[in-house]
Amino acid sequence: MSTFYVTTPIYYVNAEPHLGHAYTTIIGDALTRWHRLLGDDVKYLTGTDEHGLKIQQAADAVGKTAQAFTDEIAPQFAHAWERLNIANDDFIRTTESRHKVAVAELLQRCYDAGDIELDTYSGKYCVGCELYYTDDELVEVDGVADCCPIHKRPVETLDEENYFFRLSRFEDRLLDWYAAHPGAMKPDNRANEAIGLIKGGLRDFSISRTSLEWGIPLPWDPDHVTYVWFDALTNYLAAVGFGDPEQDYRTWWPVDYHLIGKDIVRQHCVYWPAMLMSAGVELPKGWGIGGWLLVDGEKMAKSGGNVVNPLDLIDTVGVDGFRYYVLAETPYGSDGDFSYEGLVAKYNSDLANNLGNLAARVATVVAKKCDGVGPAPRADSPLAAAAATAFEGAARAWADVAPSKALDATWSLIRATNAYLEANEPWKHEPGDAVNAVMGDALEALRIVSVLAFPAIPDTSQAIWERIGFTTDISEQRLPESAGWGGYPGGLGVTKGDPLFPRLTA
Ligand code: ME8
Repeated sequence: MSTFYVTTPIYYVNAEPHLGHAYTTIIGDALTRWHRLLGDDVKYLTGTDEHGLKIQQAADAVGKTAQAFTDEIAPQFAHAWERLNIANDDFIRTTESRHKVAVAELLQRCYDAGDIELDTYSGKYCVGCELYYTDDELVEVDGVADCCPIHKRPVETLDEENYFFRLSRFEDRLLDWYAAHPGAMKPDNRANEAIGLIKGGLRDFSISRTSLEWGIPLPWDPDHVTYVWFDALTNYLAAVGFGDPEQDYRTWWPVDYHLIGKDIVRQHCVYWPAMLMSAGVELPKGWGIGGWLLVDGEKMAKSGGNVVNPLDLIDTVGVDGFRYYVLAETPYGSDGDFSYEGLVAKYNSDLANNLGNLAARVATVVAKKCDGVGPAPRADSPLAAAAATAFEGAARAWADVAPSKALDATWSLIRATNAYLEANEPWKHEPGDAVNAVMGDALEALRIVSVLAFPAIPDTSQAIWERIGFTTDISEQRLPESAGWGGYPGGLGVTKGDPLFPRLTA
């Protein structure tokens, strides 16, 4: 059995979970559910990023200690992921001791390698990004100079004696590594941006602060606490036991995919691999770089006042309706524009009309013309080729971290089956072999659809599975076998049930 280890960013706990966080987390969930169907031994990790100035300030603002504040917000993320049916195997908090152990180990290795050195630094710092910016990266906002290009707020000037990670030494090594591993970063256009950052020249970055207490101390100089990104990135190793003499992190490492948004490419695709090279740890096998979900053309952010809470949306479209929209609407890597009207339109067309109608129609005709008992499919069904194409397309797309393509391939089988029913009109014919043959084919197609759609809409897939007569847990199906034509045995009781996706008006 091969292992498949996937991570999301660990989210800052200065705000509650929003649609943007849900976006990346749902993509990881669907991807890992697909790999569980393939029979892989999966570890899906998410968690929370709890140290640093930004969190300290958020705690101060509500009169709480940083620890008490993070203890309150972190469970809100865990709760949101439960509501959205996220099957993460682990949830890491950077305030846990397993994490602190791993950070100390990684820091010490980089220090021993001579890549961390003491220096003095004066620079313009954005607390929102926890990053220093150069003058030419700063922008003017409403006549105010020197603002962060992402948060659109003035940066602060900081003067500090810091330890520096000598990133500048890694330029050629990183370029060589990426040249030797084409396709490691997906999709290609985002990969090119990352390579551009390296080719643009790498500056050493500060990895410690003396002005801050809310963080992990450097093992060799405890007056300094670790810079939040050095701390945060290490979570991916901490969760698989790095630094713990009782565990071998290489059971899971190197990670298969770090899923991230395009806002944190520099840290994940430049800083992180350099840190790992310095520490003598293997580099990740892959990165999936998503675009932003925009609301009114702006990235969703607490400071932007345009935050959409995913839990409000599931009251209307259901958990699976929401998951489907997030996965299917926007090609991975591109920016998407969230709108409530868009959510409802996608729900009505793909879920209520295509999938919901197919399931209802099949059950209705089987009830009326087949005494409610599903007939077996024909070996030479005209739908068999459509099913094979759907599976191959979905498999290719999931392997490419392209959920919208995978679902489009899956939905091609739904469309083909609806067209097949319309061409044959079994509802107009007398019961008998001809009707049985068409309905057996349609049930088989629906069985395969429910397996292929499972990563995106797990509860709905299970419901269809049961309605066509299975009593097992659909998550136990294995690919590619379960996508092979002919798995529907016939002779099972088919039930209609309530509409899976009642039509909505916007
Ligand atoms: O950056 N559209 O945490 P964060 C799509 N703690 N995705 C979005 C989004 C949007 N509008 N807004 C956020 C941090 N995201 C660090 C990460 S990892 C070692 C440390 C998603 O809470 C996207 O995946 O700001 C983005 O990269 C991540 O949330 C940033 O979350």
